[in-house]
Amino acid sequence: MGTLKAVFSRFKFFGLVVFFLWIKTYLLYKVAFKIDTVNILQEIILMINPLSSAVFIIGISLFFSEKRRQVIMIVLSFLATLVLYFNMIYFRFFSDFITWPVLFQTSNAKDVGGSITELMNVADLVLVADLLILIILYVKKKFPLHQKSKKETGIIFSLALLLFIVNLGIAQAERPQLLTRSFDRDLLVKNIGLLNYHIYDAYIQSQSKAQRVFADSSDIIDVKNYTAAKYKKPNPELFGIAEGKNIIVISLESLQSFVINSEVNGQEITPFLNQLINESYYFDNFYHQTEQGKTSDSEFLVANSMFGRDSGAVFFTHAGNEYHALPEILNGNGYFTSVMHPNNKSFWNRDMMYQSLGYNQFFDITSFDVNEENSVGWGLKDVDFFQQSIDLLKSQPEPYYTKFITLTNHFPFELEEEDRMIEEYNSNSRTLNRYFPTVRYMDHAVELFFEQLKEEGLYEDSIFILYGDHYGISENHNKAMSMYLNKTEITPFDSVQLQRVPMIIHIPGQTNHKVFDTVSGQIDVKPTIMHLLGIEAKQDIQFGTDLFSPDRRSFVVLRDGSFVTDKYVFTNNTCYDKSTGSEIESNHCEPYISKATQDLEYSDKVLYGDLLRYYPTE
Ligand code: GP9
Ligand code: MN
Repeated sequence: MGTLKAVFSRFKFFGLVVFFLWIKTYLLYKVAFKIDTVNILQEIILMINPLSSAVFIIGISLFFSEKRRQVIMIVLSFLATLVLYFNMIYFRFFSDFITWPVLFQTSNAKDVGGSITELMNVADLVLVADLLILIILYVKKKFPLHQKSKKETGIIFSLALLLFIVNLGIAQAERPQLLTRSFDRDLLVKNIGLLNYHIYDAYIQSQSKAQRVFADSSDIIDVKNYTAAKYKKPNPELFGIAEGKNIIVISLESLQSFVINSEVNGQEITPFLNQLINESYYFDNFYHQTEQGKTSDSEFLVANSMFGRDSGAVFFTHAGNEYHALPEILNGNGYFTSVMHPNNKSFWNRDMMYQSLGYNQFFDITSFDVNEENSVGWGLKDVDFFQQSIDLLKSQPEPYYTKFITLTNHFPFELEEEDRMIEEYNSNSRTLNRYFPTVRYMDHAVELFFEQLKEEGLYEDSIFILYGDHYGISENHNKAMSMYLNKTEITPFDSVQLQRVPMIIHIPGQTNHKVFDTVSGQIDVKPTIMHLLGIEAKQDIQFGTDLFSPDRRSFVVLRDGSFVTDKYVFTNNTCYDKSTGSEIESNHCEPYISKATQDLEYSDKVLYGDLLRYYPTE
């Protein structure tokens, strides 16, 4: 106790510097970054999160002699203020926080460069007010200089660590999997603080940088040979069938195939999609291949025909890579490319990644009128989202490629009474129970969207691609799921089968509708779209194959190494017979195991080595 008291009395100046920096950061959160919270706990997290880094940063002064220490504290506080200020300027322009890669991205710097003085304000000087007070106190020698002991340095840094752990603990409780899943800068800053966020960002970025450094241009040749051998010729009847048409892609949030043509409490769950399937090409053995990056992983797979990462989110770690993504290719073929999604643009780092993928425009939350009445759960209700999108769609030059990402059918599947068209299911899983009405609502929203497109004359000249982005019901709900599916249990085999998501290709005017049972996945979408548009995919580096190709093999690899063929399912190192679902000798699956691993390894090699910067080689 005595020591602590001594530390306190000897650390008054230190305490004051920390206090000022802490309060300043919090005030900036509120005033400059306009960070909102929805409950008291979030506000408390926001309030305490600058403290650990403030103690840490000012603590660095302890490594200097006592004569210089107070000056160093002021300098350190100034440097921290400068970081806050740079973020503030950046935020005024981009409404986003700085990431390490943008600091080195010349194109971004150019954007801000010209207008930097305009973004600065005389009133910003208030940011150094505390430093002036500290300088005066220092000059007037208001606080005596003290020798410090080694122990005291230890105490200060332990305190910083403790504060950080407490902060992280509360933040994780409020936002589970904060660091592994939620790669949203707003959320990170809100939860761990702006300065800590920069350190976290540096760590994430440095990890991916290292592997890039060791890659060289010869690596791509290997990969090219590998993917060239996988390439399958297009179906001549469909090649180019959609040339010049608008392409509307709808990413259906958390939609799994088990709800298609099914009922709950005697009522159809997806009446519109069921009907649409009858007028479309439908793939009933189509799998999502996402991992922790969820929606963003599905976007990556579809755009690049490459796998995302086995952990973390590629949208966050490799947004600076060179890609030859679908939007970019379509741009080159005269298309205007865009995404409509009423969420913050920095969520999943979309604003950065979309630039790398070559999208012309991202209609994010600021393009929509989102208010309390038209929102539920994660934001704008799907019906309102589609309705408001129509005018945006019309504002685009034709032909366009536009992807819609729905939101309402997102965990925890909240829905207002007025939007509930079917009753909840009745099991021990609240999540599964609520899933059905939100799926039903999403189905309704898509139906209204199609109606409106027809009314506006936007339907005929378009082709539609609709798919589920990833599972909505995790294995935590296996018991309820087995009840719904009328099974005694959900085996690992069933779990893999449950990773199927609907995939619908609807071409107005087409009459030879068909259900394809080819085993496939999101990685196959890019070559399929390219071939429908009459763009040859042969030269492109792709890990998927055209869904319509007559020679395509039934095969899909999931990101965790599981795979499915027309006869077998392999997961958790176990081989299953697909027709019976029972375990069989592993030699049946053996020939495909190395094929699956190779797919993943080559794709990872391209990603981590940023190899597309070397391709095409000429
Ligand atoms: C958020 C939406 C949902 O913008 O895409 O993200 P998810 O949690 O499904 O990845
Ligand atoms: Mn999603």
